[in-house]
Amino acid sequence: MRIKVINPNTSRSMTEKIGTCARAVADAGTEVVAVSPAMGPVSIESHYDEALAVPGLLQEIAAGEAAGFDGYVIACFGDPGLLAARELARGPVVGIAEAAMHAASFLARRFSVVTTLARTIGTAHHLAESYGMARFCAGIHACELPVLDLERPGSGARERIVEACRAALETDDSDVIVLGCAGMADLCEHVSQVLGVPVVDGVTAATLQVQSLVRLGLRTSKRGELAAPPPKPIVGALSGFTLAPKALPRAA
Ligand code: 5HY
Repeated sequence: MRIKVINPNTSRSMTEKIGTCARAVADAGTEVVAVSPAMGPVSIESHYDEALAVPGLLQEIAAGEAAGFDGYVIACFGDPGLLAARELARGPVVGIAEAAMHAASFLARRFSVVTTLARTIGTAHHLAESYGMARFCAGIHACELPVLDLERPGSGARERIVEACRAALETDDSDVIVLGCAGMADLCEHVSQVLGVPVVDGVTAATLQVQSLVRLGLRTSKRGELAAPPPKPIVGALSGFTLAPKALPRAA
């Protein structure tokens, strides 16, 4: 099978890291292709960033459909464009926040999320609510690191994240950590070893969730809400997203 892991921000080094982590857990028979859109914000840390990341994400879904991918991961903790992506895709589309929260809920009654900037905490709470995970989510915390600092040598990111996770466990009296950024995927094992609790990374959780769904022969339902969008003219700079009947938006 072929899974497309889409980092919706345009930082290629983060995309490479995400792809390495996803490939490390996928079966030998599962091809994982990690991509970033050709357009959009270099990191996603606000509602504005998130909105501007979605067109590029949808282009990558459309290109994946044309290329016959079996399923998709949206590798950003805000799960941007998730339902729109599901309208375009035949196979399963899983966001890393939903995958990580569900995985954590199998391991304990209370998990804490540690994300990047405090301004994104509200989005994570909204997602926990919408996924039915709020009763498991004991708290959501920020390490106050910009996303791109996760890639910056000398930023002290690893230490900052470990300490934020330690504090979250104490504050929330929780038992599991969910890493709230795709860019933290490579820190999962280290944080777990230092703190002695399960630490869930959404990139690997979502990759295996998509792999399992495809293995079970399960696809996105096209019966109702997530059926292909009704074609209509889309004008101006987004005109390339006009869906001809049964067609998909042109990739970049
Ligand atoms: C992410 N932003 O996973 C989110 C993290 C966040 O560019 N990749 C990003 O703070 O929501």
